[in-house]
Amino acid sequence: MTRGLLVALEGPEGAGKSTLARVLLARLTEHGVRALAVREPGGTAAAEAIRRLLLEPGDSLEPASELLLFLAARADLVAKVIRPALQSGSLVLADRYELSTEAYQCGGRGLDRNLFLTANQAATGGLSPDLTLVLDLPPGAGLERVRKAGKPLDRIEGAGMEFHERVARVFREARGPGVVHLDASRGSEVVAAEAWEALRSRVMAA
Ligand code: T5A
Repeated sequence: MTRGLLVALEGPEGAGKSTLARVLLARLTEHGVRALAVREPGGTAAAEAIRRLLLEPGDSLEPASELLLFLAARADLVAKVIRPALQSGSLVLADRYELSTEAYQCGGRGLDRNLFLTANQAATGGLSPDLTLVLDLPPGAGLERVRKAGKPLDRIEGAGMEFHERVARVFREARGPGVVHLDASRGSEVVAAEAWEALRSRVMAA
């Protein structure tokens, strides 16, 4: 591989993105591909501080404040981690990226899509994923997995079922260059095998 690829893992709560990221990272390493995994929000000192502000249950946040905080975290991560890694030829696996903002802040919170597009462009400098793997799962099933794992719900997970239905609809309906949908209601090994096929063909073509 001569240039880095940006691969985003997207989907509703508990869809299995972090589980999939671990498997894909191991497969890439086995195949000699230099790869790095990041999660959003987070990945730099400033972005981790913003993550705490965004996810800790507590005071509510205005939708516009929420949008701008997610994008402030993204701007820091893109500039300090993602762009340098791509420039050095690494593949970057991002556990959530811009489709999450469209799903949660536009679909879920009802913010204007043009506002998101303009502000996201400022945060990323136009860096979009080469491949977006969307894990489709009904939101009730994903939240049940999170509960079963014994994790307390964070501020956004606790936002209510109607909110999560609107979020899941944006993920389900996402289309575009490099967008691949996977049925995440199946076992994690089946999902990982299908994801690996989609990823492998991109890596070999790069
Ligand atoms: N957000 C994020 C926004 O609102 N706007 C944005 O722009 C961005 C970037 C991030 C929150 O921020 C929001 C979205 C989120 O609410 P987070 O804690 O990072 O918070 O949340 P998630 O990314 O949703 O992480 P989760 O851990 O909840 O979900 P994952 O990573 O999709 O799921 P995973 O892999 O941790 O699995 C959850 C459980 O399910 C099991 C796992 O073992 C685990 O117990 N599991 C499966 N079970 C059955 N079948 C499978 N196929 C399974 N795969 C995993």
